[in-house]
Amino acid sequence: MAITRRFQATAELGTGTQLLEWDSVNVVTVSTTKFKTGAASFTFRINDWMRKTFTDTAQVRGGFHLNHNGPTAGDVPRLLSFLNGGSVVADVRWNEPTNMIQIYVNAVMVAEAAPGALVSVDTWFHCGFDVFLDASGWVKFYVDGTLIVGYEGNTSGAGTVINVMQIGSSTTNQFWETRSYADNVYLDDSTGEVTFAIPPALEFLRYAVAGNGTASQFTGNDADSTDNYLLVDDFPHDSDTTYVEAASSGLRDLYDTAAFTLPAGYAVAAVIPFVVARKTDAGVATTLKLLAKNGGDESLSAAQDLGVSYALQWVRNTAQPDATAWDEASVNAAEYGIESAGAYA
Ligand SMILES: [Ca+2]
Ligand SMILES: [Ca+2]
Ligand SMILES: [Ca+2]
Repeated sequence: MAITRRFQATAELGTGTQLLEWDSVNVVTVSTTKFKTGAASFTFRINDWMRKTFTDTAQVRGGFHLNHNGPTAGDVPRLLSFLNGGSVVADVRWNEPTNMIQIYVNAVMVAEAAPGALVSVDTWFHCGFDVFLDASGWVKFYVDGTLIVGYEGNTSGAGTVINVMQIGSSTTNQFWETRSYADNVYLDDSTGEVTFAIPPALEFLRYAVAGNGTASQFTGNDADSTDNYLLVDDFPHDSDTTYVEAASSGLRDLYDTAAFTLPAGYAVAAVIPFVVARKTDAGVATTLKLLAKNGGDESLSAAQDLGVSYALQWVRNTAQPDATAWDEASVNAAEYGIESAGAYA
């Protein structure tokens, strides 16, 4: 079973229109009024949308939490779409006049069913999806772990490439009522799975760095390497105001985090160190690695390419550095950080 996380989005990293987790959006903003997890969600209305581009794949699986006020009377807005470049290859719509949730493949409706519990407004639901473009493919849409509507058949009429996920409706005059909210969005490339499965309702808790770790080799904007964590604990990030910087590869900064409390009834699926980073010279192949360290064991990510504009870098550790499962104690015992890599001018 090959599951590769392509992205997750929590709305916890920015405010207002600072939406680091998406490639492009139309009008979507961060809401601190309603949220499923943490203190923020993404809010959209009318024909607003948010999009993420990822590596080509034929199959995706994932989910998100949704709080909606329904489709506008007389409209058929898209809720969830998968695209190959600019072309929608599969999507889920809500037909308000017939009150049906509909699956479209290459712009042709292939299945529909009543929305069930999803009709309730101002309620948090978990929406799950499993989509496979193949001559024997499928599109499945789940709500709170129950299949609402699904199609099995030839989904490969426009090829077998999915590389964009969209939440929200980009269809002209097919609107959502003001307003809807999405939280805890994730998408896995599940190529190699033998069949569809109900996606788990993952939730993402954000923890800021809150103390020094066992390495402090980057240089702060305050020109020293003391208490570097104070420069990188800001949400949203403050761009070039406070930061740490490396001028050569192989330097490490490690940090402690605020105390993690595992909510009752949950298990730790993964720990995802992340950083907002950039390089200073577009012509130099400067990279960055993400690090999780627990005692003498460590997990060092592959080198991640940087651009000259700040962007999110992350790695998903599904086990501790010693390969055993995470629990509350080990998440707290570990330290997390960065290692400079690649070329420096
Ligand atoms: Ca959130
Ligand atoms: Ca300092
Ligand atoms: Ca900062």
